Amino acid sequence: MNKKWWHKSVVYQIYPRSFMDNNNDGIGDIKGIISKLDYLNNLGIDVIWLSPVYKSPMKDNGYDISDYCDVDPMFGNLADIEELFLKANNYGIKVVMDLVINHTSDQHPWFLESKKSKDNPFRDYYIWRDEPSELSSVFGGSSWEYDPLTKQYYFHHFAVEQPDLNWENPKVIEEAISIINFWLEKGIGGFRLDVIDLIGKEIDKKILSNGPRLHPLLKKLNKETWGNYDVLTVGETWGASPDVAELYSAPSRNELSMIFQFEHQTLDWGKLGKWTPKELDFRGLKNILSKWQTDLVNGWNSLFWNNHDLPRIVSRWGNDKKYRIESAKMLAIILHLMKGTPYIYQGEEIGMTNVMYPSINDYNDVEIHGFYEKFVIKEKLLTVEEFMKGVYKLGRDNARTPFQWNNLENAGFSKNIPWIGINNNYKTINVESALDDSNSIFYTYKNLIQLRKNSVYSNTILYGQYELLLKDHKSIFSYRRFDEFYELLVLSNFYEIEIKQPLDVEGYEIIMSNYSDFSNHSLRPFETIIFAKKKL
Ligand code: TEU
Ligand code: CA
Repeated sequence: MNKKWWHKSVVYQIYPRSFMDNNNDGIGDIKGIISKLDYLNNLGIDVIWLSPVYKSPMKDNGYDISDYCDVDPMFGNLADIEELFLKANNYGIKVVMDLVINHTSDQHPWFLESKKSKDNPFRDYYIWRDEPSELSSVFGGSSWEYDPLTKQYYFHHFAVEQPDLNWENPKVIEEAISIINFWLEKGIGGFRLDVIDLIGKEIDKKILSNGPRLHPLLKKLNKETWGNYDVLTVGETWGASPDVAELYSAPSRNELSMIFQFEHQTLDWGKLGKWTPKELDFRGLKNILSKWQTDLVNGWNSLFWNNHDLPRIVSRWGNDKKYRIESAKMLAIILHLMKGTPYIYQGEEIGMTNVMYPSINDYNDVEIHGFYEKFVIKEKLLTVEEFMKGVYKLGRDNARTPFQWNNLENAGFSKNIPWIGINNNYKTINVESALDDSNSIFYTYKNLIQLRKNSVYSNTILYGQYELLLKDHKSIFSYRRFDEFYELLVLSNFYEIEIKQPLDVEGYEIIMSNYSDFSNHSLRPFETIIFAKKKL
């Protein structure tokens, strides 16, 4: 395995809108992030992934970009982002930017030109057809929008305000190359590439993701941009499997460092996806995560429970009431002892939970509103109550409530009314109380990062082999990591019911647990222990 710096990294994802508001307009900003670098340094992370801060009309909160080479005034300006790079680097923290090049905003100058006429020089920057196909948008509704001026339809895989770029057009490829190099020359630490599996689409052949042109395109982008820097690149690829992941991340491929796979993220989606949540298929979870540990031989894995599109994991698959602390620590330990680069989403490290706003009007997310329109208003497949259950359990805004810094007004996020409602539990769940409590979830994350980065077990965690134990057990998640020097054994009760402790742990030392003691005959609710044994 040729070792790379990101093999040892732990990445912290920031959703800038909700992280810290420095100028008290109710919206998070870059200066707010700069003011919290010492907190992130204390946690011990070494990479920040920043969700988009580019100029945007904010129909999809920045994933609809109207100027790739400028910062939206609501977040600050280019000088602020350069200050962030500099100050983060002073802490040894790299900044990775989110790059959304599958589509632009419909307010991007390219699109404003493209829609003017069929023979406009920018017409073929986008995908225009005389007739729509049956393809539907990720956010509900058709993915074709009629333009009466030129009497054609344009393709938008996401919101109508997010027209897809035409990656079959060499000019689009050249534009992307210059945007990527603009940021690389500013000293960026890398990119998270939004829905990158879609840029190989061939609409007329009904090819959307993983098209035949995808990997040649990634090789070209690598060669002409990030491949000339020692940076981290992570692709968002919803449909990937381990062998597909190798195509992206095997070093010999010269494409990306790693990808986000989402196989485990749909295990509790029901007949209408996330809007009809179902019980977690626990054995499915163990098998999928284990498959990604053993089958991705030449590539590199990312490890995550949360991001800005996903609900809070302690509410989703833990217990955010009676056992919030124990279950949040359980989930952290299970993930962070695996092989791959772990990603911590803002607030995960203090056990922030899902939110329940009283009305659909309290929600901001374009995806939530798109499917409310589709399933409740138009197709009447779900009642409001049924739909809200899906929003409460799996909606994206669960991840986007303002970060909870302390128990003061607006949780210390802002001195103004925040752009979206604060979770009422901020009085007890916040950074200040977490830092004051040596038994808090925060210190479990901090210790896990130290275990990975600076312990005798580092090499075993980074590169050791993986074996799932008790594969068919209905509530225990247990696996071991091992190399010639050490064996680490993770033993976890994934549920609330106390169960018999089935493993022989004679000769092992306990190096971390979410309980203060260990009785060898049973595992209490969410009880999770890391055992270690020196082999030589
Ligand atoms: O998300 C890709 C995406 O498809 C997710 O929105 C996901 O499909 C959906 O939430 C599943 O229910 C990326 C960004 O992470 C997301 O925030 C953007 O909305 C989307 O692309 C468009 O840029
Ligand atoms: Ca602000």
